Amino acid sequence: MLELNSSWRDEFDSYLENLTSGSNDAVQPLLDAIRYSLCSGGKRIRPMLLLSFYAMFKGDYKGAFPFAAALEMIHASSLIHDDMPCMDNDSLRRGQPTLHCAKGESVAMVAGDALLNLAYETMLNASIASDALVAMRTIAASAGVRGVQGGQYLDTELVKKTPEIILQTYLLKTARLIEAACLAGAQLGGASEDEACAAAEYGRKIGIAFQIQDDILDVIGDAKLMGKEPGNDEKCQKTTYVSFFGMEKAEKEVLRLLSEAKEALNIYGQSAESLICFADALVKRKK
Ligand code: GRG
Repeated sequence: MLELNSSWRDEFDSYLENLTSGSNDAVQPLLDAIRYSLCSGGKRIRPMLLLSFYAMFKGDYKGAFPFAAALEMIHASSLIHDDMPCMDNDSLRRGQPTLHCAKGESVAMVAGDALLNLAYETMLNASIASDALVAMRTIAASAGVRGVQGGQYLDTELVKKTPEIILQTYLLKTARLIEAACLAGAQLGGASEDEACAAAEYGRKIGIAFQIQDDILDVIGDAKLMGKEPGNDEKCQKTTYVSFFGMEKAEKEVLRLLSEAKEALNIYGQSAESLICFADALVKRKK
């Protein structure tokens, strides 16, 4: 089961609901569209990682809710746009129609934009203390041109895929946000430079492993468990790690990255045990 500190999840989900609950005015349908995507399940990997790193330092987890929420909003924003006809043109996500299929393309476009904005509003409303600003910078950079947005560009626009470009795409598109979750949690907790570097390394490595595992699931995954049809990469003739290097090398690379990610946590000793179990579960996941 892919769960990290699962007892926090319900409370975090209610927090997200509250941040996007309506005011019954004319923009209510936009908020409904936002909630349709933000509050429709999802594994909550990024927020739970941020809260877990924060909790290792502070004991408490709720103090980091606004930053964890911002990460999930950025993630949800990117998924809404990624599903649209001009990009992956997907009709199912998390077992339900994608937002543009349910509410129309222009609503999906604005809802994605609005979620990105709400992410920064939520963090800035929470705090402008120095630790918070450092964490905000980490999160903002991970979404930008050297992060998710740049990775999406490489993924969708660059026709010639070399091994270097495939890995750079995975680093930017997927691993940066996961790296930012770990690093920002540590920064908010007041980590030393070495502790922060270790958090970032763990996040970056499980992030790349997670994306390669995603490619693997796209070939051998179960539609019912995943809530979407496998075979999408082949249908779109996408060059992935698996199609380039083959399944065997992909599986080996996932294990290599997993082992290095776990090693990076040595600095945290026993207190990182749940993060080690989480990394194992992440690469064995079926959805
Ligand atoms: C608005 C930040 C922003 C970017 C716009 C469309 C786009 C540019 C980027 C798309 C990037 C993208 C879809 C990356 C895929 C990352 C990935 C592996 C998503 C699946 O994550 P899970 O498995 O999803 O954590 P759940 O559903 O569990 O939340």
